Amino acid sequence: MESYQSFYKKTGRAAMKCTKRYEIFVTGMILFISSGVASQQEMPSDKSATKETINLYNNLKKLKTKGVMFGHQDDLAYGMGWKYEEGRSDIKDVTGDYPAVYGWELGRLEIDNPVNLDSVPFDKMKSLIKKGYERGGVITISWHLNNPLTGKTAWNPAEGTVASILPGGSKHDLYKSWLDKLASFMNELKGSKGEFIPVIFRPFHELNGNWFWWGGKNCTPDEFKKLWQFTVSYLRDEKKIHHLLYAYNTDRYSSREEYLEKYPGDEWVDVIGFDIYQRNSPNEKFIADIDKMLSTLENIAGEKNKIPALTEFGGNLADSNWWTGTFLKVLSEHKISYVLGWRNAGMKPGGQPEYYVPYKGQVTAADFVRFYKADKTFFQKDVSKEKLYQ
Ligand code: BMA
Repeated sequence: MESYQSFYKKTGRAAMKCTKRYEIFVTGMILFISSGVASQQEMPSDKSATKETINLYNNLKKLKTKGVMFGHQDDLAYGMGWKYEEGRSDIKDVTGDYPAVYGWELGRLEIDNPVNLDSVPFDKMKSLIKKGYERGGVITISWHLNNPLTGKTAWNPAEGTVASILPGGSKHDLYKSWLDKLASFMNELKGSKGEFIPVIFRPFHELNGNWFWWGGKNCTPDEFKKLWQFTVSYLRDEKKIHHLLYAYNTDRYSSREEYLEKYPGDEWVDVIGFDIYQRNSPNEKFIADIDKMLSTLENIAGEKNKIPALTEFGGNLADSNWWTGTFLKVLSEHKISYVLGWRNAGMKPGGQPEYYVPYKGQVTAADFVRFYKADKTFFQKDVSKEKLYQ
C-alpha cells in the first residue's frame, strides 16, 4: 500500500503539473488574443508595407477621430524673410511649436537638378525630413514633375503627354528613369535605426484642374487611372519601395462624381484629399464651399475606408481672426486627418509676398496661437506623444 507521504508527493507533483499546464494555457490564450488584436491592424494599399508605415496608417485613422493635425509646406527650409536657419520655422516663431505634418516637394529631381523647383537643395531636404520624422512628425511629398513629352514644366499641358508615358508610349522609358530617381530619393530617407521613413506620397495632385499636364481635360479618366496604377506598381513591385502611403487628390470640386471620375481604385490609394485656396472669396462663401467638399470627402473616405485630408490650403490672412473665426469653425464640424498650409515663399519677383501661414508679427499671428491652443488641433508636441510609428 502506498504511504501517505508518497501519495502527497505524487498529488503535489500532479498539482504542479496542472498549474504549469494552466500557465501554458493562459500564456497561449494571451498570445492568441494579442495576435488577434495585432491582426486587427489594417493594411494600407501596399501589403508589404514596413512596420512603421502600417503603424502610421492605423494611427492616422485613430487620431482623426480626436482632432486634426496641422501641416506646413517647406516649414523647416525657409519662411518670411529667412532661409535655412537651423531649427527655425515660421510656425514655431509664432507658437513655440513645430507643425505636426511637414510637406516637401520633389519637382526637378527627375532632371538631376541639385535643387527643387522652389530652390530647396535635395540634400538639405533629406536631412530636414529626417529631423521632422525623428520628432514624431508626419512627412508628405508632392511632385511637380516636368512634362516628359515636351521637357517643359509641370504647367505645360501638352496634348498626349500621359499617353506618351504609359507602357508602349514614346516616353515610357524616360518616365521609368524618372521614377528610378524618385525611388533612389525615397530609399535615402532613413531614421536613426536604419528604418525607412514613411511618406505620404502625393503625385499628380489637383488632378481635376487643367493646369498640369496630368490634369483635367489633358488626359482621359482611363489614361489617368493607368498612369496612377503603373506608377504605384512600378515603385512598389519593381523598385520594392514599401514605405509609401499614396494620396489621391483633386482641387476644388463640385460633386462626388467629379471627385471620383479618375479614382484608380481602392487598392491603389490610402489617403484622399483636395486642395483649396480661398483667394478673394468672402469667408462665408469659403466656409460653405469647404464644408460641402469636406462632407463629401468624409463620406467617400468612410465608404472606402481611406484617410481624408485637406492636402493643401490657403486662407484669407488679411482677416486677423481667420484661423478661429473661419477655418477652425469649419474644421470643428469634420473629422479629417490633416490640413497642409502651402509654403511661405516670401517676396515673389513681382514684389508681392506669398505666404499661407502666419509669421511673427503677421496680422493673424495672435489668432493662430488661439487656433494652436484649441483642443481640436494637433501640432508637433501633440503628435510626438501619439507615437505614430509604433
Ligand atoms: C505654387 C507656388 C509656386 C511653387 C509651386 C510648387 O503654388 O507656391 O511658387 O513653385 O507651388 O511648389
